[in-house]
Amino acid sequence: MTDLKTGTVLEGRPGSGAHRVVALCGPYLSGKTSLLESILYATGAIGRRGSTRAGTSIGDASAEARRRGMSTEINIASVDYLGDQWTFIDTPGSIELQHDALAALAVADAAIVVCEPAPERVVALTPLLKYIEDNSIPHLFFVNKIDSAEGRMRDMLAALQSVSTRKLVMRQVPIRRPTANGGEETVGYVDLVSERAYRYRTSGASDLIEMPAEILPRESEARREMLETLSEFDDTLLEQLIEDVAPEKSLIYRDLHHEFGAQQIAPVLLGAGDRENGVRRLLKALRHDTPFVEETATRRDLPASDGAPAGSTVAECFKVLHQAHTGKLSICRVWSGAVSEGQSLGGVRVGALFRPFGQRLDKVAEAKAGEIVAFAKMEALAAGQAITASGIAPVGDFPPAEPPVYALALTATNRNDEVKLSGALQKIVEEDPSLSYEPRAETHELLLKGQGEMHLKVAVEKLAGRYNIAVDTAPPRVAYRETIQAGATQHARYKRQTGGHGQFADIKIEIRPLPRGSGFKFVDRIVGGVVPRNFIPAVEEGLRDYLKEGPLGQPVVDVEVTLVDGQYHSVDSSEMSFKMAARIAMSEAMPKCKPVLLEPILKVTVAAPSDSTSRIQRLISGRRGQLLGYDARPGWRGWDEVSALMPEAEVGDMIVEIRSVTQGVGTWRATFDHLQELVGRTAERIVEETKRRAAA
Ligand SMILES: Nc1nc2c(ncn2[C@@H]2O[C@H](COP(=O)(O)OP(=O)(O)O)[C@@H](O)[C@H]2O)c(=O)[nH]1
Ligand SMILES: [Mg+2]
Repeated sequence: MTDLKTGTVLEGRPGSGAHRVVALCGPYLSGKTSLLESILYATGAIGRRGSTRAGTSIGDASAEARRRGMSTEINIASVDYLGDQWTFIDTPGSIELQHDALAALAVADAAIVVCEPAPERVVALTPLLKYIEDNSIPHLFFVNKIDSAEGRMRDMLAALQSVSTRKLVMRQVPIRRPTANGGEETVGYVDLVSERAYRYRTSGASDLIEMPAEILPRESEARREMLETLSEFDDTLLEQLIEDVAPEKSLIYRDLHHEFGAQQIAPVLLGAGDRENGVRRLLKALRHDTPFVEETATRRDLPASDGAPAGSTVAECFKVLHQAHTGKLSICRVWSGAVSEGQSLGGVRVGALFRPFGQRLDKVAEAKAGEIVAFAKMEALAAGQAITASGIAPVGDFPPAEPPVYALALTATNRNDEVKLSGALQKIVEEDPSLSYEPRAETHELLLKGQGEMHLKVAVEKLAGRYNIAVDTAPPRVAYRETIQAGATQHARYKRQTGGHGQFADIKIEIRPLPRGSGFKFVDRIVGGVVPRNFIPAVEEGLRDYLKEGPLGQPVVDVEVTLVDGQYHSVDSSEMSFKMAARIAMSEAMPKCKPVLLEPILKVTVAAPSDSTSRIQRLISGRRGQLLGYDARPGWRGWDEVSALMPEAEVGDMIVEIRSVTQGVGTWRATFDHLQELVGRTAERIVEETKRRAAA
């Protein structure tokens, strides 16, 4: 916008060329990627509108996304709209890929929460809304697929309000018409501020029509509700309503703008993203109400304001990509100043810069405040870090990686790929910090951990597709232990005569069980030097060696062994022979000590919407769980936490069932609690499996 008095262009005003960022988020299949496509088309950024169904959209062009017909990563595209620059970040809707969505939200000036007109499904929005509301991110709801809406908008609004702490403001009412088959369809809308009616077209901008008479009662009621909500935060408007004065449109627009930016309200708009219905209305609302980059930087208290000179460069990386032809890309938002190729930032030289547009990367020489830009080959810069003149530092409020809820054991199908595998995993984890991998010494496995079955499958597909590494996957093994239920006394002698020196050691030990959690205890009760001092550590070593794998094939715990007597030979005895004697004694005695399997029991907390609490409880009981109780989940309206003790063996794939009874949003976490004796058929099966594996 130009200042009328001075003729100068004001930054941070619609039409000033400023660069704003909007994240598209919401549940899987709500139509975000289709909406992005329509936005690109409506603003002239693309010449024809592709579709996600046909695999021709700008978004979802990666192999993994095309295969599933769903977004598996963010899609970024920038457009020019009425003199401003906009970058839209389309995010995956699946809860398993939510980290990408939160990272995009973190750097956005505003968010469009896309949802379907289905009141029973709004609960799927809660994890996302929790992040948006906790971080005061200005957001509006876009009730999509209005073409297929069946129920009343009023019920949808009530459902949305039940999961939102912000006051919702309907900006439009649908115009509906009976259909031939006795139903109803939405054919247009009335804008509640301008009080103009529009008829949707299958493509392109809607037509302005005369207000249908039959909609007037509904329209005036909805408008009154909108004004009443706005007046809760504006006394001027409140007075006008009380005195029955019709408020100026400019006042309504001002209130909408302020209350949106201040996160007092969340507007609700309607449309059908895959046919451009309501898309221009949405763009206009964004144009007027989306905060500018400085306002967002202030809201987030970013380092720009941290004593650095005004206008100096601050860019925050929110996503890393590794691409075959460009190498590492650190995708950043520039919060202040500008970055240009060749510039030195904190001692690091800025290399090539790219502006992403779907899969395409457009090389740019410079990026200004507000823009999204990818830095090429900036090895040190990871998601959640800001780069400034003084170097690279973490950004405090960047969303942390979610703890894993599902794991798989990986092995390279071709053994020669093992080194390549860990290199590729490192890159994949850098792209998505909600994935992790670790070697697990106890079971000799390489574990890949993440947010669910699909999340890990996508990672495995990336290994194959992008890094050419085939892997086999299996459920991780449970780290069982064993102990004994009875004691024994054992004598053992190790004697060999081979050529020159012989081997001789003789010991007597007493074995007894210890309480859970005691571990292994060695007691030395040798008197009179019947076993010389210097050989006693060798006896202990032999015992410990044996305990790595007891009679049931598992590491032995909670056992005390006392060395009570022994004999030695002045020439033939050695550390080696005492170690051997200890092993022999244990091998003889332990099977007689009533060995028993121990299984790890976890303290598990399942978090889920309250209406699924009883199903969660049944699920836990059905998996040998012992319910401890339930409570409201702190900070989550309408959610409960159920706590229980559960065997580790039962929780491996529990997330799949939790998700299926909670519309995909439930989650769990656990900590090790104790080891518990396991007997009967299950125990026998485990012992057999262990033996079979050892023999293989
Ligand atoms: N009827 C109808 N279908 C839509 C609309 N928008 C998207 N879809 C369909 O919904 C499905 C999911 O769309 P997509 O954009 O991939 O959803 P996303 O998972 O939120 O990105 C696709 O089959 C779309 O064609 C809409 O406004 N109306
Ligand atoms: Mg999508």
